[in-house]
Amino acid sequence: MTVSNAALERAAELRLEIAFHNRQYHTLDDPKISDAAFDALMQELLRLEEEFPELLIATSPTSKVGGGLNKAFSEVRHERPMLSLENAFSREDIEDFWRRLQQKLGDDEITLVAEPKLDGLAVSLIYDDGHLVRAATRGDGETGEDITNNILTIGDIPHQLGGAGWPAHLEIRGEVFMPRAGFKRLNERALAAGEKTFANPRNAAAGSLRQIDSRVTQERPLSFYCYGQGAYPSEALPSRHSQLLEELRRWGIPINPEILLVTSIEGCLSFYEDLMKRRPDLAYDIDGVVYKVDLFADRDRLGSIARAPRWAIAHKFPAEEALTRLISIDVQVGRTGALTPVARLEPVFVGGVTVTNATLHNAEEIQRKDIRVGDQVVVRRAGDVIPEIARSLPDQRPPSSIPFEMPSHCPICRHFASRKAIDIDGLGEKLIDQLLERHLIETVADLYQLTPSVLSTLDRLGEKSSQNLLKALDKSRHTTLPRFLFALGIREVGEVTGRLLAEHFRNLEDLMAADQATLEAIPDIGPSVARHIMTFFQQPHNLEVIRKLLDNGVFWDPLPERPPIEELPLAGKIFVVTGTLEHFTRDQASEAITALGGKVTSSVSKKTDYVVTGRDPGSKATKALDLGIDLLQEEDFIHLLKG
Ligand code: 9MJ
Repeated sequence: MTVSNAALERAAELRLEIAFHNRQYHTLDDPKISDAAFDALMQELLRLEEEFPELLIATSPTSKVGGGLNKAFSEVRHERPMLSLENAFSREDIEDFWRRLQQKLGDDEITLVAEPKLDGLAVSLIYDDGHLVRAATRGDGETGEDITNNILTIGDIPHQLGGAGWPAHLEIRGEVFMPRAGFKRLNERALAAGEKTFANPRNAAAGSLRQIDSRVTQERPLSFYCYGQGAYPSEALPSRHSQLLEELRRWGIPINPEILLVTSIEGCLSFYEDLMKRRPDLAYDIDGVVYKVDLFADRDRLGSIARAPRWAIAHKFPAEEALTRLISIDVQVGRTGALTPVARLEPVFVGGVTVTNATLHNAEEIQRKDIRVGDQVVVRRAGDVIPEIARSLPDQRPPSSIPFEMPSHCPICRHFASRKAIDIDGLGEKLIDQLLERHLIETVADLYQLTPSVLSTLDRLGEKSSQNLLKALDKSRHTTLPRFLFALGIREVGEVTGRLLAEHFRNLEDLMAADQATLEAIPDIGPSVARHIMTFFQQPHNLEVIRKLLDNGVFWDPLPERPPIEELPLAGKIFVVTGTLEHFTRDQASEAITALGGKVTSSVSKKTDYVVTGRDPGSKATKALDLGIDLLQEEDFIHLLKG
């Protein structure tokens, strides 16, 4: 039986339709029909091919499964060289490009085709009598590699052109790429199988096309957009690039729907800006846009220089990835007490801005990506998305580097309960872990809302212990300001600094309101501590916890009002302390003097009022005697202090 025209047409229709749904399903992750409906199309084509074996072509979707082994990638000489593009990075570069076009083309209106610049691999596809007969990589532009078998597995690419009117021999060119969704799935699968993951969709696409076994390529979610022609009979070529793309689209070749015509510099730039904004939302990676002269006759007048045509230019986006060093990993506590690791980086220019911090998402992510402090890392900033660490370069890390360990819970709880802090007797680490794991508390403030019934749900906590704990909690409500400040867990604020801050500010509100300069003006508070204090009181989470602690009844006795310094008993008196005292260290003696309004200096002069002398006093005592200054023995000194 000879094949009827109707059967021929129907088979061609089915192949196009199947290719379309293959692409929707495998590549775009957006199936338009049910599996059953897809099977029905496939079955119909199989039946037709069975009935009319003449219809059966090697490139039919029915024979696609397991495309066979590529021997090696033999060399293919391109019929016409595959040119690359000149790059532009700024508005000025685009203005220059227009100026050059106008110089060559005169004052006629210039129309450009603006296209997204896909970040994939350029390929050449040759169709003879409508059949895809050969596919090649760009290679060096003159010679590429034959990747026909691998290209045949890509659902987007028609093996047979649809419609009518195509020339007997034609070459189209375009970009093979891996859409982001497919890339993500591929990497997730690789990860689950303990295999190596790909760094980005471009590498994944390149790796997929380089497979010797095209059955591997077939499993890879590759896509294709055509952006032009190679060898093409001139009589068949429409007068414009835009018309050619339309025609190719009608024949079933995928053309990017984002392509637009522009007629001015402003038109180019707004296309660029718009795509840059939408870049993070696109289904695939792009690294810029391409502007091309639409009219082929104009292209001929413009010609090429070296390996790039004068009629096109690539306007590149700022790089989304850059290399820098990870200085440290800080753990931030969110409003709800959730912990987020944040990367502190050596400043690096990426995505059009200078980046110094990047999110590390969570502990699992750090572990999965094996990111360590000190590593060289790739920072990624796509559009306005928060910068992140894409990956580290472990090869370059020092041998001493150690994996990062994330605290499992806000570490403040344990510290808060400890003896020198708020001092909650009987609240140990194990108990705190249980409370946190069961979400019975999220912050230290929640401790004060625990009830006997909640505590009765805990393992290994008897009724008596539970009662004792509640008593201890209640007792801990009455604290002191120095203890409270220490308990908050502010970085670099230990017991001593807690006391110092309490003494200085006398109340919490004034400390919370203090700025960097005020804090730094306090003796013994350096810039680093001052910054930690400021930062602590700026974080909403911390303010919330403090508010809740006070709401839950935590309090302290106000520090006694301090009389004005002039009214203190030792006001205006200048002391020197020398020798070893029995009941005081030198610091304690100084503190006692200052607390009563006196001043302590290190050398004896005419202005000195008292020289406090302990054992082995040395030259200061002698000098005091010379100057006729009173020497105070330790007993007299104590007497003086007691007033
Ligand atoms: C990409 N990569 O998307 C061209 N390209 O045109 C587009 N590349 C190109 N056009 C001539 N859209 C040489 C390369």
